[in-house]
Amino acid sequence: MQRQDCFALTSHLFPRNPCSRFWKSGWVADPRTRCANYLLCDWSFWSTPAVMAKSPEVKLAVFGRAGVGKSALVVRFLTRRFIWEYDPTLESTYRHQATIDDEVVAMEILDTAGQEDMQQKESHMRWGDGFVIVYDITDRGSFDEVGPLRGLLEDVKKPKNVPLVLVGNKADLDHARQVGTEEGERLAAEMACAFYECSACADERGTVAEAFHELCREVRRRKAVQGKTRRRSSTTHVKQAINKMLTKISS
Ligand SMILES: Nc1nc2c(ncn2[C@@H]2O[C@H](COP(=O)(O)OP(=O)(O)O)[C@@H](O)[C@H]2O)c(=O)[nH]1
Ligand SMILES: [Mg+2]
Repeated sequence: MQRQDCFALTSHLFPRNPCSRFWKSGWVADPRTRCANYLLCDWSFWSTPAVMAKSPEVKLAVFGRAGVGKSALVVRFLTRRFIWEYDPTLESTYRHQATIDDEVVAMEILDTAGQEDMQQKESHMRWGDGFVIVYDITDRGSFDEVGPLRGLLEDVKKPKNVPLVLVGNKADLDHARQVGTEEGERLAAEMACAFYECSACADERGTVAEAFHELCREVRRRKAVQGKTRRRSSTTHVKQAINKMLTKISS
């Protein structure tokens, strides 16, 4: 495994994940689902105290109907490999470090199962800083679910207009396409977010990583703006307090 492929599984954050007891590299069979799960741990990254102590800079959550390829996309991004089968009921979190525009970004990625109830969805949304909403270009229903997901995000997150990318997955299955590229582009324009059509299975051009990197950039941009606004408003508060004191003293 190359250094840039490394990531760490942090399923302890979500104890209901049945695989949380497997802390080793490679394929493991989950006895409950008889499904193989690919678990990789980059211990060198995970065991660096400075990194462990610091909470990740960017928290990303991946949403979309079950079966659209969320797990395949996350694993493609983390390992540059495609793995055919995942347990569809699993949700996992991963820690990953990437160099984006010459800066190292520590991120945590939550791969949701897509079968959560409303309460779980809302709690995942509150947790995340940025969101990937995925649909399957061969499944019109999964595209129709994007709007309501975005609506829920807007209800849950404050301030609104959360960092978001829209991903139309399974572009390799063009013969079975049910959602046109221009429909995806139009929806992304309405949601004011970036749009990528890609395939977790055939990603020669690195579009999957591009989507995740763009989301990280957007999260960092928003955090920088929010930080400035917060600093500005705290300076204003101090100025107002001093002015009040001065007025009291002079009167
Ligand atoms: N042809 C094709 N199949 C894919 C692609 N991405 C995922 N799949 C398949 O779609 C199914 C569901 O994928 P999975 O990642 O488990 O979906 P999830 O439930 O959204 O996490 C699996 O059988 C994958 O092998 C893709 O880009 N192209
Ligand atoms: Mg999955």
